[in-house]
Amino acid sequence: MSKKIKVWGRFSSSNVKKVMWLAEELKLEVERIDAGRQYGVVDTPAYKALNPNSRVPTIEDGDFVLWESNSIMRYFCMKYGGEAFYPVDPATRADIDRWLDWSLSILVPVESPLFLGTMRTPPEKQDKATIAAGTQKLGEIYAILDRRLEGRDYLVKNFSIADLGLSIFADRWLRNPFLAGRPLSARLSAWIARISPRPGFQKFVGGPLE
Ligand SMILES: N[C@@H](CCC(=O)N[C@@H](CS)C(=O)NCC(=O)O)C(=O)O
Repeated sequence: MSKKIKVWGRFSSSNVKKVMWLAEELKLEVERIDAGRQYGVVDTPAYKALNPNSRVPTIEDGDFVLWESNSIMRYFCMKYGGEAFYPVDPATRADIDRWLDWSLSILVPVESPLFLGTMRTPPEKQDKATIAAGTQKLGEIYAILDRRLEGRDYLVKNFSIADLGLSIFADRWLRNPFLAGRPLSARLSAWIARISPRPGFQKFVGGPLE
């Protein structure tokens, strides 16, 4: 008897989107429960018992509880037949892991404050100097991704969880209306155009930025 996997986390979270989109790719039955930001929940003792970080997403697959969106993606692939998105060949897998780790160590620390300071801050309260500096820095970081995509359709061989995870951030970089003067890379746009027809992208990523 298959039981639905519970995914805790609000729809608007980039990290929840990774999990929901991959579940869609793998045709998993999931039940998403709103939590985080305007929904609260994450600071309750019950949620903290699942995820002491008070962050989303968290999944419950039967008795197994897991947080960290990239780890959840790896787990789904390993457990539910997602080898195509996370091949077992060591070099291919390590390359995918490298880009997912890079997103946490290099990209997100710059991307997240910039996104919160623009899309989630009323225009009259936005700090223009901080936004300009962040835009410059993030442009340099996306140039690394841009160079990686030279001569490639996807980050590592075929479409993988590296493309899935990173395209969510790159899409909102390209579409954020508050980042004046950022370099709009044709290669990044072409990569997103290759990925965006996927139904999971359409359903969870392609809507209005919020
Ligand atoms: N590295 C973690 C980051 C989790 C994280 O920071 N999630 C954000 C949403 S994207 C969050 O929970 N923010 C607080 C909130 O929504 O209340 C992951 O990838 O799962």
